Amino acid sequence: MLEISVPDIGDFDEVEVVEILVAKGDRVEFDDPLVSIESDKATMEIPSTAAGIIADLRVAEGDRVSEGSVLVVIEADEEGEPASQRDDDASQEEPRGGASASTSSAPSDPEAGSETSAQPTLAKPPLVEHELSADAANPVPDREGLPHASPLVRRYARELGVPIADTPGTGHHGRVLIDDLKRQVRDRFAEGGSNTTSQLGTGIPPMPVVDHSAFGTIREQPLTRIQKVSGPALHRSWLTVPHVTQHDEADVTALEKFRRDQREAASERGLKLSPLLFVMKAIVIALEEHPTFRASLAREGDRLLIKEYFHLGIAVDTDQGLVVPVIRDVDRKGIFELAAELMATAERARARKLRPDDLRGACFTISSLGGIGGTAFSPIVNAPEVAILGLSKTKVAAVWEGPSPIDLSSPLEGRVVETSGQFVPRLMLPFSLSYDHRVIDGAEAARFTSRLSRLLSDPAGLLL
Ligand code: CAO
Repeated sequence: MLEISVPDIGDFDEVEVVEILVAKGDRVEFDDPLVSIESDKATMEIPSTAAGIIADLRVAEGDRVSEGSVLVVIEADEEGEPASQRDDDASQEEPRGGASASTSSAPSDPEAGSETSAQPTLAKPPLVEHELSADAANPVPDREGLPHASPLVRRYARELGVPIADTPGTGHHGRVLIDDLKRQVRDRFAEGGSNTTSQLGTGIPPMPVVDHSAFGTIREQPLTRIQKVSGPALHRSWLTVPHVTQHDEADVTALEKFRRDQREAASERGLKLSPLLFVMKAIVIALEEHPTFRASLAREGDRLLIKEYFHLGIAVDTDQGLVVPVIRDVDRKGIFELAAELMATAERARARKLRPDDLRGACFTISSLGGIGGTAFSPIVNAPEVAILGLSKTKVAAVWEGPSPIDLSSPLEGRVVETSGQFVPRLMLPFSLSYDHRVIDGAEAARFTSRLSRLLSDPAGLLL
């Protein structure tokens, strides 16, 4: 008879037996897993150090064991492996090595032991260890009808929202291991599609499948390559970033006059001076003053990674879909230089000639729909950036100039009073700042947009 005990398992003590993988009378081969134990960091399968029949089980699920605790007794095969194939070091290290002869005839003298040719092999098969991220505090009992899996694996599956019954197990007797869960999650993501999120346990019900042709003629139009790439990125940002959008506007009357005055000089150089260029310069100043707007949240979620460069992503509308090339070092470039670069970049984007590097490294993005129309919109943050500015179309608005016509000294009774003020026509640029509320507070966002508004209403201050 041979006792198989817990081998050296490092610093762990009193670890829990979470699964017995064999029954009395079972035949096992060398290296077959016998029991599964679980620490707060890993599950480990303790393998058999001999071939034979299980004569006795010395532990039950839930027991706590340490190095040297006897797990099972094996009636080892008469024909042990040839001595030459044994791991002699392991036998000499008994009981540390995990198995010991339990009969009273077991030689206490190491030399005598080596003479026992029928002594079962004492080679130490490797422990199979699976790293875990969860703790083992509350194991869940096995459930009938489900594939074998340790309580910790089951709990990990629940956290991920992976149905364990659908997870092919690659462990002994089809046991589901942590690696199987990870593979399942990877496969589901690779499948893509809206069903993914519901299968991963976000609680979002899958979209119903509707036969639209039942209501009239339809035609199919495949998504472009760009849409196939940008769609999941937008979806991810929409689902993972808590968005807030702050709307504001800037009086760009003076800026527009300045821009028109410069138009000729620009066209002589073959350039167009779009309002977007001035917004880019203003954004750089606002970003210098508000570093969190050019940050990304570290993966661990415990700190910000603040970028000390001023590369801006600019959303460009192409016939294939939306792309966001990056204009680098906007802080170091003048308006004409930026105009040339923006035109060239938009052209390359529309000719599908952008390189992967052109699309990387922004710390903030601007999306301008000003050339098209609209009064406001809520852009989606280009994560992992934390803020994006949407520009709408400049409009002429009646703006009150002069003292307020409402007497604010008694706000509850605010009354209209005679003042010397008047409505004047001004050019107003509406803009919308969407931001990641995990990183930016509403008050900070309002300060940012107010600053941007002031910068845009003072072209001299902006460009000097
Ligand atoms: N208000 C009024 N007019 C504006 C304006 C604004 N805010 N912004 C631009 N314009 C004017 C320009 O001055 C230009 O006028 P002229 O033809 O008289 O010179 C005209 O509108 C067209 O401008 P544009 O759009 O070609 O150029 P731009 O520099 O303003 O923008 C670019 C360049 C690449 C950003 C833009 O072409 C583009 O693709 N915008 C779409 C971005 C997009 O799709 N965003 C949505 C993201 S969310 O899905």
